[in-house]
Amino acid sequence: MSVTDIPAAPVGGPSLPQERRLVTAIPGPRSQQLLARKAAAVPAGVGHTVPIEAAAAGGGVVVDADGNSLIDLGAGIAVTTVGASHPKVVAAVAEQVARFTHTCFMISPYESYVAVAEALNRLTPGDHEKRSALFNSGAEAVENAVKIARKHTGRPAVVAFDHAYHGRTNLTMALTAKAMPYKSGFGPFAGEVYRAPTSYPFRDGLSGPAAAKRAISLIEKQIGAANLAAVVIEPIQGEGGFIVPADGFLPELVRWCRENGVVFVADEVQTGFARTGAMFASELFGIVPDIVATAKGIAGGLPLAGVTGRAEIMDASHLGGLGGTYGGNPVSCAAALAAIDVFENDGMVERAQRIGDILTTRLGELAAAHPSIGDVRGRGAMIAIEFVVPATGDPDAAAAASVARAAIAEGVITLTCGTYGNVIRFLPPLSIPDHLLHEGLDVVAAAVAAL
Ligand code: PLZ
Repeated sequence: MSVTDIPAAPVGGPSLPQERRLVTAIPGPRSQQLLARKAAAVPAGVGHTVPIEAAAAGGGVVVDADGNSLIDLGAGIAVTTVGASHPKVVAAVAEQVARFTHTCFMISPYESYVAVAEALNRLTPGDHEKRSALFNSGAEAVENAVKIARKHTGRPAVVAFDHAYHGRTNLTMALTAKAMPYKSGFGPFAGEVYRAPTSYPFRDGLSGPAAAKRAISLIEKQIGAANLAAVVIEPIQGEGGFIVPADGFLPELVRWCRENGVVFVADEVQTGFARTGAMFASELFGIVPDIVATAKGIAGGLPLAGVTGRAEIMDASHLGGLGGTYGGNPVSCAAALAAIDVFENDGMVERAQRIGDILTTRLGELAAAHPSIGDVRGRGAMIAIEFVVPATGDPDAAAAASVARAAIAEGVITLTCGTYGNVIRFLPPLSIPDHLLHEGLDVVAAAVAAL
């Protein structure tokens, strides 16, 4: 097939056929052309996982410019939770774009920003009085959470954990644990950031309370509670390898923070908005954070982030101290209100639980048959498998990379993650039909069997 024979790009939305369809090798000719232009126009530091030119996406597929339809088990890194072209989001965005694209909320406020703040205040854990401020990205949300906690406490230090990921800005690089590819050569990093050991049951074998004791003891000895503004943690670590802490770890950290006047910040950027089978992962562990940072799934694919916290903490910042040109952009807010309507009223939490049941069952069977899979873990539609060298239990990054590569060649998008690069994570859009999820898992199973 020559490039000129290729039909026009398909439109997204519910009209997109929900099928895996390979009409060329991946990448096809159109995609190869784009990737060549990318290599010449975009710096080498901006990578890509799937070598295609995306042309449409929706339900559970991404369609490329060559006409291939790939099963999407990554949702653009947990962003298109309601789908990449949900009709309610599409309509809300179109309507808002036609009315106005921007005024700057700090210049002329508009209703949708306030409505998103009200929704965040209502939906995040805890029934205390809250305030929310809106930003553009997950990193910006975490960075503002730290600013707010420092202003409230008058203290400088911040604790993050082993395997943490919080972003790529200077402060959030400092909070992020992994050097390659996120930090290496990009320092010096922001000061007063300290790292504590987390709870990683598969590798440390510690109970939740024992892991919490270890972290708290380090914090008390090396930083001192009186110097500590905030503890920042992902309730389930995302990029670090979908690490679910042992029971009791998070509640004990929260208890210690409260006793010592330290602000407990939950980074729910990846776990938030129904992803884990609860509206927020904090609920799964019975914790109520002081501040919750959100982004990704919040706005159906448009850039938006939130910082939601106790009113007295959030209100400590002086007038004009918080903001940004685009924070809470009206188009993103319109999308968020539509997506939040879907999360609340279209059974998204239950859908994530159902997807979690399918993933856990199927991947559990796979792990039972293949000792190269050492652990299956996660919650809801956020499940991962960790590859190991069976004889030693050492991380096997090559196995994860090989399975992910084979799956893509067969038209299934999966993402790897983990400090050791040995984890494949499954983060499908909740709009994926069951038959596509099963077909995607069949392809992954075949790739694991071929290792
Ligand atoms: N906090 C928990 O998962 C973003 C990173 C992709 P931004 N994770 C995807 C990459 O390689 O850049 C993330 C996260 C958690 C913060 C962030 C940062 O969110 O919207 O990418 O800034």
